[in-house]
Amino acid sequence: MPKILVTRRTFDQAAAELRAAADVVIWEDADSPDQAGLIEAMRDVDALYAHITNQVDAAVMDAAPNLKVIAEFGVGYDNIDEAAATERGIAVCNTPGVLSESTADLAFALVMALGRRVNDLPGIVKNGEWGDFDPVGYLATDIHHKTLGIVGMGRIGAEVAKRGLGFDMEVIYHNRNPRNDVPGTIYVDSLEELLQRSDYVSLHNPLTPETTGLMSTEQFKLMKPTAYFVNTTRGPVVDQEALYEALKSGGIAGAAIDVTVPEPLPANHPLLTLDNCLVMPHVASATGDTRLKMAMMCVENVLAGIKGDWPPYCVNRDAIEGRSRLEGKA
Ligand code: 8YV
Repeated sequence: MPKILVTRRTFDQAAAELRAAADVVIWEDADSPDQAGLIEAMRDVDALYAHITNQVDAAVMDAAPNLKVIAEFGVGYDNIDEAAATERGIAVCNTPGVLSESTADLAFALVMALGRRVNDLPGIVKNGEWGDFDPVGYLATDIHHKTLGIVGMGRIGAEVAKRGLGFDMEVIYHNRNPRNDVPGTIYVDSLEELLQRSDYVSLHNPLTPETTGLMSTEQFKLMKPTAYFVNTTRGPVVDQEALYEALKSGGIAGAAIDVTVPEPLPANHPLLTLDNCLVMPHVASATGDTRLKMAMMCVENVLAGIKGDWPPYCVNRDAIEGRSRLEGKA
């Protein structure tokens, strides 16, 4: 029987489908395995069903000489050393598409929460500080007719754009290439211009060496002091100290982030002392429907891999064709 390692608990349906085809080890502990624990657990594994908390590096791969497939639960797979997997002929897979709308829903919810002060005004009520009616008190920022700047116009960025357009926003975006399949959006060819023009900036580019630290002191300085910043992609795309300074000094009006460095963010982190910063616990894809779909995509990837077939959502197929561990194993 092939062996599958699943590094976090999963849905019953996903576990049942895996168990019907293989020996399955599910890491049920409250915390993810540390690196030594992961390496130990990899022994004799044919397929790894991985999560963001696993650093799947060469040592992890080499602990399982029969490893054919690594299926990431998520669209971002920056925690996997793709080059090392490719070198070894191991298929790397992810769960694209299925979480774009849920992620965009959260990004847009954060835009609206910041703009309309859903993040801070309820605290005033709770603390008994709700004073007499004040025509110029508790003022917020409109969503409609404001400019939403999207950085990274992939599947998720495009869904955020649709939401912005639905709320009558001006939607501008910066991307490697212009896209003409999201009508009504405006391409700007420099990040600087996007930051200067936007009332709301939302990040949607994957974490790569090029995007690491993309938003730092210089970039936050380009934003309007009235502008809001949203990050639902990956923590390291933002220089968190620069974000803290921008928020603290009034360089920008507020931020809402679903991703941080580290994750979980310690409760005593300086960002959590700020009233104009809203931090979510990395939940953009976390609806029951979407997470189940993601799990079932991982199952499809893993089951194909252990049979020696190409997994349907393989990201390095072109790169490993010819040396893949899948070929000839069916
Ligand atoms: C995942 C995500 O839930 O898909 C992604 O890239 O950030 C989330 O949707 C997260 O990676 C947990 O595995």
